[in-house]
Amino acid sequence: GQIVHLADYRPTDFVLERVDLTFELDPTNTKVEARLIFHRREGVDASLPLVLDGDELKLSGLLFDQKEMPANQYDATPESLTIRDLPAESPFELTITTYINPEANTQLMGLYRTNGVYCTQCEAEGFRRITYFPDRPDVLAPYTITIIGDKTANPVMLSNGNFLGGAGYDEGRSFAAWFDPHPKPAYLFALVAGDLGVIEDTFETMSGREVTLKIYVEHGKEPRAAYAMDALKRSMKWDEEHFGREYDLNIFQIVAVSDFNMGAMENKGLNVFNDKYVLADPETATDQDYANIERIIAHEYFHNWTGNRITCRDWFQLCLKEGLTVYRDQEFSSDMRSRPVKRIADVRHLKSDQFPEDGGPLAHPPRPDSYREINNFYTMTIYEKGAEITGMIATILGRDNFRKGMDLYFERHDGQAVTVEDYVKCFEDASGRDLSQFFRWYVQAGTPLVSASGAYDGAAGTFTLSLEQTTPATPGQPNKEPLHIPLSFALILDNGQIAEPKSVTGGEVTGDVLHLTERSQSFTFSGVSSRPVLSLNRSFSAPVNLAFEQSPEDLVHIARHDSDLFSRWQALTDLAMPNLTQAARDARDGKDVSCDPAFVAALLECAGDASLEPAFRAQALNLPSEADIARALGGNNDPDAIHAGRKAVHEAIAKAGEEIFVRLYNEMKVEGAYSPEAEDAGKRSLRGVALSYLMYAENSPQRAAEAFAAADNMTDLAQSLTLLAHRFPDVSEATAALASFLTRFDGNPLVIDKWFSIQATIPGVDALERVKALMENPRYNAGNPNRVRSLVGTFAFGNPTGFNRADGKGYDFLADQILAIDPKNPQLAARLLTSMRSWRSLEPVRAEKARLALSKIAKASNLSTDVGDIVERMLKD
Ligand code: B3K
Ligand code: ZN
Repeated sequence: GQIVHLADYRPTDFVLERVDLTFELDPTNTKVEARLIFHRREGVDASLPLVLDGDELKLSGLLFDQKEMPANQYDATPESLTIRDLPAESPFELTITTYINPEANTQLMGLYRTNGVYCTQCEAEGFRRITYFPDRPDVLAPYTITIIGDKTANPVMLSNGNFLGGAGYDEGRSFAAWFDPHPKPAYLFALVAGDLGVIEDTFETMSGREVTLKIYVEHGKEPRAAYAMDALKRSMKWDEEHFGREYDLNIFQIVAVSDFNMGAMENKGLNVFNDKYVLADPETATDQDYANIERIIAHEYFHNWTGNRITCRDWFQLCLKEGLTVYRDQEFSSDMRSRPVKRIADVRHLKSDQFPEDGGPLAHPPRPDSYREINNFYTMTIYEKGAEITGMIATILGRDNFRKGMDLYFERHDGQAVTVEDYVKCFEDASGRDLSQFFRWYVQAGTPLVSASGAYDGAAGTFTLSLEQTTPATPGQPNKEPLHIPLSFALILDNGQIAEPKSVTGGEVTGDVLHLTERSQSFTFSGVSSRPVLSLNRSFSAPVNLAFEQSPEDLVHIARHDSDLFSRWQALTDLAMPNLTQAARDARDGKDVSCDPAFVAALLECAGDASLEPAFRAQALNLPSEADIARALGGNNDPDAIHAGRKAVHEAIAKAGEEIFVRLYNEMKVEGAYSPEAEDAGKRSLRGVALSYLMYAENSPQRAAEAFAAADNMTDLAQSLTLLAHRFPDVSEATAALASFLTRFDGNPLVIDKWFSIQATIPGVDALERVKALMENPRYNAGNPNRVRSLVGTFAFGNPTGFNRADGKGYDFLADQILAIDPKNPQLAARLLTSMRSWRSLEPVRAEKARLALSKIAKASNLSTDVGDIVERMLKD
């Protein structure tokens, strides 16, 4: 693969006017006839040829205006079709015929087969595996699709847009035709055909149009799509109410398939989903599964406007649609559930997954300026940091101006393929605010560090806050410019009240947001009657690391009094972290681990505070993860010591709080029929955490075994099974529970994925042998991405002690897996490999073993561009 540069962007030489595709389906030899109408763009040199993209294609027919194209006028290779001597001005029609083999398509890009169903995935560059095409997001056209297929095998034949009609075609075959009037890029094309079950509903839009809603699943799974349908209708309503966005076709369809490289795909009017994010019932899905379904259904639906109606000019602009759409789905979930709890979960996710990316060899700006393999840029930075950037725009502009900016964006750019600059300009024009410094967030990689110190002058009644910002160097970006960082803050007084200073000097403050724009800047607040406690970066208003030395007393004060629940959680985390890092050091040095009683008391106070919602208390009691602690330690990390230290801290809290945990365990029991709603889910999560602490206090599998036996929903069942297996892997209670779980759910792949994951994450040096044994299990299937991720993926990403065992065998195993998977499914292989992105922060012995494993991958022959690109960047110094 060549490196593609943003600076090289230029529009196509030819304009595509319309697309007409006919598919004659066959599992191994599908005929694709593409009729494309083009004209040369005004001003383009008449001698320039038309160059179309292909990927593993073979041309079997080419007509020009219905007549055979002379062979000397074109060149076809598997990767491109070049056509010369085309008209200077008038439109012309090309008819391109290719034959493709869906059954042999293991990459799951282009047209492939999953459980006997035809299915497509075209983003980013999969369409070129179907036919020769100008496969780039700035080529938009309306599509007409005709699907011809065996009648019995394909009672369902779907594509984008509105249904035109269908009937018998010839002996044993039928056809279906679809028309999508909204011009779209090829990456949004979709085709699905096969024998599927369906559930149906309707939605009445804000202007009174009735939209048909259909969700297709494998036969027998229809009842498990009900929650997804409900989430879809709520999403449609929410987008009307919050962004004024109405759906624009007379049908919206979702298809759930079992083989899919990612979560879901927003193809126009025909979303394709991983089963995992559609199917749920109380017996087989956890509260987290339900929340994920709600979120992803919303995300893909919201793309209809942010991504589809307005799309990206080129793939460098990916965060234009992804960051914005994640922001929108986060807002949706916040409105459906608890906003502060959602914010805590999102920030935990950002810090545990995006911050390490941004601080390691794979760091890249939200709007990169070059790439070798675009599939490797569907990253946490594009999605989650991208969402944070839109969130900061909302914070800087305020609610009303943010909405005005979004309205302007939809009005100005509907039907276009645009850039991040176009997007930001809408907010500038709508609000009158200059966002040129703010724009650096898009082009500068790395997590900024904001250092803060406060000084109170009692005599003058002033509080001075000194701030400094730096952004560490990242690959290709040694020097960083200062950013515009919006920091929400509160000065909390002794009595818990929030001070309202008379005035402020030193920089701009709007409402409770101060705008840090210089490298260093001091803000002085006057009229502050007593020494305040500063709560900074409330609600995580900016995605930065904060260095602010606060005493445990001050943190406790914030944890008790801040009106922002996120900050209360953050204060408890800040109290916990030094205990956890010290515990890791002590464990490494063979010393006894001790814990600050003030921290334990504050945590238990929160745990027992019935005025706080259970989900919040559960978040507080869920201590920072081993990966979080590793990040706080900053380098030379020993995963075994981190694990041992964290365990000791848990034991100390469990002993001190045993009574509270017993009480919570009893009180939080949810009675009555299961509901996935946030309130009950919150109780279950707090009860689950209480159980986890009780197991530390009691050091016995007993209680979890009882919980497992009594569980009447998958949340409780999976939680108790995980605790049993992780804490007491070898006792009979654990092995019996794993066995009964397997027997009970053997027919349900999504639950069997959980069975694999739970075992793949059992900590300790034995994990690798366990994982290898599980790969021999007949239920393991190296061709199914969900199954591979559930075993190999969760082992590498989610088992720090097992994967990082000191002899390096975990890394060798992953390297072998990558090399085995890569020839079949490079995207999956490359994604698994990113689990090693923080290898340089390991202690030297492990780091060296990791380097050797990575070098082995790098040296292998015939690596895909996907894996080659990742491994090369990871090894670069
Ligand atoms: N846009 C797709 C992701 C496509 C990934 C291609 N490798 C799903 C989403 O973000 O909604
Ligand atoms: Zn998306």
